Amino acid sequence: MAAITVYGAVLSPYVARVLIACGYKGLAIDLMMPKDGIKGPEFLKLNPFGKIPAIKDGTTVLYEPAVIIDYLEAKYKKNKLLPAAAKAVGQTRLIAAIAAEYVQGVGLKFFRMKRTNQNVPADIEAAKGELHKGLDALENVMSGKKFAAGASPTIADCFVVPALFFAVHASAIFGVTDALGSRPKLKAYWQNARKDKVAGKILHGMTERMQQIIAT
Ligand SMILES: N[C@@H](CCC(=O)N[C@@H](CS)C(=O)NCC(=O)O)C(=O)O
Repeated sequence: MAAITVYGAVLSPYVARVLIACGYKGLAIDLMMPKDGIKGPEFLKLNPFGKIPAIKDGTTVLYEPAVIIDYLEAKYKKNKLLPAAAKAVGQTRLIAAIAAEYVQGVGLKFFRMKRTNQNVPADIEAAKGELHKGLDALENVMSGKKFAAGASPTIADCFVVPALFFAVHASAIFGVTDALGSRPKLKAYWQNARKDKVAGKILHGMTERMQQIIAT
């Protein structure tokens, strides 16, 4: 099987979702940034919005991570990332949605505040409140097992791992020392994720890149 081309870079949490899905499915990938940049004419033919990730798999070109992961799941039957039972599908998708909307969103808010040198105390406090609300909701729906939705990896992990990365590391820049706080399921999950072969490798790449960016 030829490798799937993934356009993007590891620090993007949207790209990381796809990399984690490929990792858990055991798919070979080539990760690269578009040669002429994400707003260059060649890449705009692949994704008219000029955003990463996009993939090329043979003649199939797609963008938007949830769409890409659904496609990979439908095409490559090995190592299923979506359960079969209706209730389990609901829980898996709910975990992914909360991570994407209410945890990653605020994590990225902290990161943008840092990158644009914004230090408005009221905004920082509001973001902290938002972060805790999102993490409380996520804690409630997590399975408490090794992976987000149960004993094996699912689409939920693809969303939760990058979301927690930004929630933990970007909020730390603004003095949040223990973002996961007294949330036992999230704490245990995060420890496991950092040691996990697939998630841990992506988290390592994200950490390295974030440190480089913050240092500049
Ligand atoms: N809705 C898009 C968002 C992707 C996205 O915003 N990617 C960022 C990288 S973290 C990007 O390419 N930003 C460039 C831009 O917005 O011009 C998706 O889920 O793929």
